[in-house]
Amino acid sequence: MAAIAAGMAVSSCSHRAEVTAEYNIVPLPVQVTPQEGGAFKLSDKTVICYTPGDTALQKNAVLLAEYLKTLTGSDLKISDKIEDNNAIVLLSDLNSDNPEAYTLTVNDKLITINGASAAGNFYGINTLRKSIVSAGDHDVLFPAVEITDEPRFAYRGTHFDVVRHFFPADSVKEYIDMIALHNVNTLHWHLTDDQGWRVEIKSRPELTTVGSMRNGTMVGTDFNSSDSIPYGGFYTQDEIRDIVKYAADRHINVIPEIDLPGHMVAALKAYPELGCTGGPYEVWEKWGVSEDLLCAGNDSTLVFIDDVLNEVMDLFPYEYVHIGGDECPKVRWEKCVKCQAKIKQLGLKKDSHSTAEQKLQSYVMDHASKTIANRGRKAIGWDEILEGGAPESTVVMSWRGLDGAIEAAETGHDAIMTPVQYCYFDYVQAPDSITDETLLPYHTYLPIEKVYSFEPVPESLTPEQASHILGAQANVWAEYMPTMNYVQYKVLPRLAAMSEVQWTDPSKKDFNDFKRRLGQFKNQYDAEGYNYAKFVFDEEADASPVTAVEP
Ligand code: TNX
Repeated sequence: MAAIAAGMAVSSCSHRAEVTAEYNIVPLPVQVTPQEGGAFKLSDKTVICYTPGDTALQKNAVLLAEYLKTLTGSDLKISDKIEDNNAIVLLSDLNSDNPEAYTLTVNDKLITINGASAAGNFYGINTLRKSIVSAGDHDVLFPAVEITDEPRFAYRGTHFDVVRHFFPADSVKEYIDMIALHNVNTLHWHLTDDQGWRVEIKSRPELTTVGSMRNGTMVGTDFNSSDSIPYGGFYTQDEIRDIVKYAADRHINVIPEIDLPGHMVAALKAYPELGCTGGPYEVWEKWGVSEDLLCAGNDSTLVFIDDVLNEVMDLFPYEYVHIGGDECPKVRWEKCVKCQAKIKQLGLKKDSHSTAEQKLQSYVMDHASKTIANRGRKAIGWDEILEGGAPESTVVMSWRGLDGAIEAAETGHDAIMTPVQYCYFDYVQAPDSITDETLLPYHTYLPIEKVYSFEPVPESLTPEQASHILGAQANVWAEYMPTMNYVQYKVLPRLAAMSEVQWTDPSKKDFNDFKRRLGQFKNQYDAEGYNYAKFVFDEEADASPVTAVEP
């Protein structure tokens, strides 16, 4: 009996259900060429191996094992001995000009993923996992194939506002995993704003002890209301370092944003002497744009900026630091004695391009950019930084349309495309009747079709100017996203469309084909337990207007 029972166990094990992989993935690879010969069978005996001594590939191997465990139920062994049978081999010695390129080769004995770097290798891993059509306890047959792939843009961003609503460290990691699935390589982390200061700065402790909490939050769309429930949170420096490392392991660089000189009311609550009126200030309970900014005529403001940016640069090793620059009404500066004295002292004069106060903003942004450049880093600013003349070598993030990026590229600045009409995932994605998404006065309809249609390189640019467009980014402003579940709903599957904008050559883009592949991709969302906009996959929703309402 015992022998029969054991035999049955073996035979049921060897007859584990089987699914066949399909290389129908998002974002669409450069080339997928089916090969002659048998398929590779991934079972629980398959080994993941990597180049001995390569710690970056070892980390990739650990991630691949996690992904495959989720999708197949198998716990694969990881080895630094390169096998020649029943193995997934991870290498990073592909010869390519594009450091994120990879090849994925499948034959009946091996799956080989060769990256031009560990990052390239990771995108090959993503392709492998996305080709598994469903999650379950099963073996997977991978048809023989040769995939050659590389991204179109070097900058593939997703932004996250953790101020209007706060998301603890574990949720940020979850967010990082979600964007990593979409081959995103940059997290733009919006850490400070009027409604809270979210990063611990040891030299200015009150930024978080005082500035991280607000006394309440406006209710719905009523700007005069407050729920009077204290709300806040911040990341300790240890948490920040841990998140930066977590992102790096997934080949994601983190760009912190310290929004200057506006969107600073939380900092002014902590240090009112840095404002033009001296306060008192309260951390904002509503959304929108405050007239209170840092006082540009006060030299201690520049010391404050330097102290904060230097600590931030200690925490975030990536080349870029975002210094904001958006939405700075100049009413306080126009009336402030110190700001006006500074304008006089600097000899700033209104001309056809800018007001004296806009030039004063350039003076502050220029100072911040130099602090960053002094440490060999580069500053990024929202497109308003062009108004008073953008500091040299500053990257422009174009959000109020395409014009900021065009002007930037024409004047020799690098630019990142994130225009509201294609890239704002706080905007409504569902036709009105389907969900209860909050429609704010500034929100418009941004369906997935419109995201997909985005072309980040404007036709008017010369090839030289076009080379200044580093890439594109989706922005996730969290005024109306109180929970991670809702964040996922707003981001998915629009980020899949954005990932194809960021990765795939425009000549290969086709919305209907994307939609077909998205049907397979959503199984990854299901496997991870993500909440996503399911109406996108519903026949009726398919008939929704494809032409978006223009803002
Ligand atoms: C504009 S985009 C803002 C944010 C808001 C967002 C809402 C930008 C540079 N500023 O402060 O959250 O609109 O869509």
